[in-house]
This record gives sequence, structure tokens and C-alpha cells, in this order.
Amino acid sequence: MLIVFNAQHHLHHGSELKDGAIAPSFEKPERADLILNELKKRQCGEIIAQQRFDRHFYVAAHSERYVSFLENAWQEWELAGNQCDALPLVWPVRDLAINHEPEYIDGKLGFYSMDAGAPITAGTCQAVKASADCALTALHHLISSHQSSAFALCRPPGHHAAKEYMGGYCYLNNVAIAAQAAIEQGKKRVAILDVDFHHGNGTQNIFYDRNDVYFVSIHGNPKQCYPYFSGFEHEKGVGQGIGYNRNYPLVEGTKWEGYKTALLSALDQIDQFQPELLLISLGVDTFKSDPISHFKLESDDYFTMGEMIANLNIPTLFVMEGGYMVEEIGINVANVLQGFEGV
Ligand code: Q9C
Ligand code: ZN
Repeated sequence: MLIVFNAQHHLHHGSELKDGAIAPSFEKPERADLILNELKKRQCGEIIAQQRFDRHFYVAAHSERYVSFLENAWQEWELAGNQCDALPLVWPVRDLAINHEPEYIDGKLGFYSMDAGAPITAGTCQAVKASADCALTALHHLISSHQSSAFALCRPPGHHAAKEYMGGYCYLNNVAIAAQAAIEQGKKRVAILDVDFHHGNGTQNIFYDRNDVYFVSIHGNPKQCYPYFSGFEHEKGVGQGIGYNRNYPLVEGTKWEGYKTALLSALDQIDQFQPELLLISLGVDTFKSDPISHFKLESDDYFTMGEMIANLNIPTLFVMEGGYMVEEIGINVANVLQGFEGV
């Protein structure tokens, strides 16, 4: 399987609030390095770096002003006299003035985010664009070479990033940018299956009113799990998009048996949609010892997951999302890909 990695991901290494103090984020550079090492070790396929893509592709999934915000935020933050990571401190919730973009960076950070989990540093924007380019490069090769699969080793991840906001370690929504590019390149129906532990609220947001991109997500129940305010079963789409969004919230402690039942149903839904292309938001934070999640999948289960996805027999692009148990992250990702390839 062709593997595209983000050669610039090291430019982003942020911090987050942990136990009342600022500490290095769980979403750290080592994650992508360990995945790449394991894929090399197992000789999973040809490995190439991302190519540059035009800004147009980001704006096709996000708003113009949001992409501009990402491009200028660090400079504005520095000009305001800061050196630490840029983090939001105030959000326009419920009856506040949600339609007024603030003029200054402190306000903009809250306006364009859902939480304080997406710090902006000096290298963030470049790394984030390169991560999206990684997904676009993999898509380009998948489509033009008529291969059956590819893996985009994106970092930072993307599925919490919506049209106009960042959050949960995500800035540009890599999988959504690739899905939108596929539609613009003539694909009539594209399905996105999100198997990250957390609900892909950003991807849902971007395609919520669309019937050409079917979004299906299996995740921890938002009553107990991040992102808390998205991912419920009753969220089925809006307007033309009604029936083209499907959520499978699962209970705390879900093991493979329970997960498999949801996955079989999700795959059946996707099969009925008859997509020309399948994108997988691949998070391995469903692993039993993930530090921020509480499903109980074992390393071997990821082989089976890959096999089950392959059974759909649709050209498939895997896009890396979460997974924070770094000792096992490479093993679990490689297992999915090898399971898919029937190795
Ligand atoms: N104390 C992805 O998996 N909350 N994002 C973490 C840790 C944010 C996860 C709280 C989780 C975001 C791409
Ligand atoms: Zn996650």
C-alpha cells in the first residue's frame, strides 16, 4: 500500500492543560515517527513525502476567513507580545454574539475554536497545511494510479476541525479536504468511516447538509466522552443531507465484540450507499491502554478491522487521526493496513 507521510510534522509540537498545568500535548511528534518506523520495519509499501497543494483545496472544506486566521494567528499572537503557545480563553457560547469576528487575536482564538486543545505555535500552520497535503497526495495517487488503497500518515490529525473552528488537536480537516477534492475530481459518492475513539464532529459539520458525502462514525458516547456536544445517534443530517450522517455512540469499556457489531452495521450502511471511494478516519485511540480513551480493543482486533473494511471492495484511503498509546501506535496502525491487504 502506498504510504504518504508528512515530512514537516515536527514543526508542530504543542501543549495542553493537564491536571491544572500546561504540559506537552498527548498529540506529540513521536506518534507519527513511531508509525512510520513500524511501517518501514514491516515493509508495508512504498513511502513518499507529501507534495504541495494549492490553498484552494483547504478553502473548499473550510471558510476563507478561518484559513486566513490559521495563516496569521501566530504572527498576530507574537505581535501582541506573546511567546508561549497561543491558546483560547473565551468562547461565544449559546446566546453570546456568535457572528462577530473579534479584531484582536485573543478574541479570534476563541471565535475560531471549540476548546483549548489546539494550540498554535510558530510552526503550526506550515505543519497543518503539510498534513492536509499529505491526504491530498495520497488521494491523487490513489485516483490516478487506479490503486485499491493508500495511507496518509497525517499529523496533526483533522477530524475535530469544522468549517470554521479548530479543536481536539485538529486544525485543517484532512479527511474532509480529501473527500471534497475527490468530489471536485468527479466522484459522485464518497463515504467517510470514522473509527477514531472520538466522534468526528468536524467532518460531520462539514458535510452535514450534503448527500454526496456519507459520514459514518463509531465512537465513545458523547454523554461521557469528548467532544461531548456532538456524536449522538439522532444527528442524521439536515436538508438534502438527511439520512447521510450516521453515528454509533458506544458504551464505556466497549470490547471487540461490541465494536464489531457496530462496525458490521456501519459497513453495511456504506455498502448500500455504493460509494466510489471510501475514506477511513483511522484513529487507534480505541486501544485498551490508550491514555485518554476507554474502549478495550486489542492489537489483534485491528487486523480484523482492516479485513472487514477490505471486504467492501471499494478503493480506500486511510487517513491518520488519533491514538496516544505511543508504544503500540505503530503496531496497531500497521495491523489495520496489513489486515486490509490480507497479509
Ligand atoms: N486530558 C483526536 O483523537 N481531550 N483528538 C483530551 C485529555 C481532547 C482527541 C483530554 C481529545 C481530542 C484526534
Ligand atoms: Zn481520537
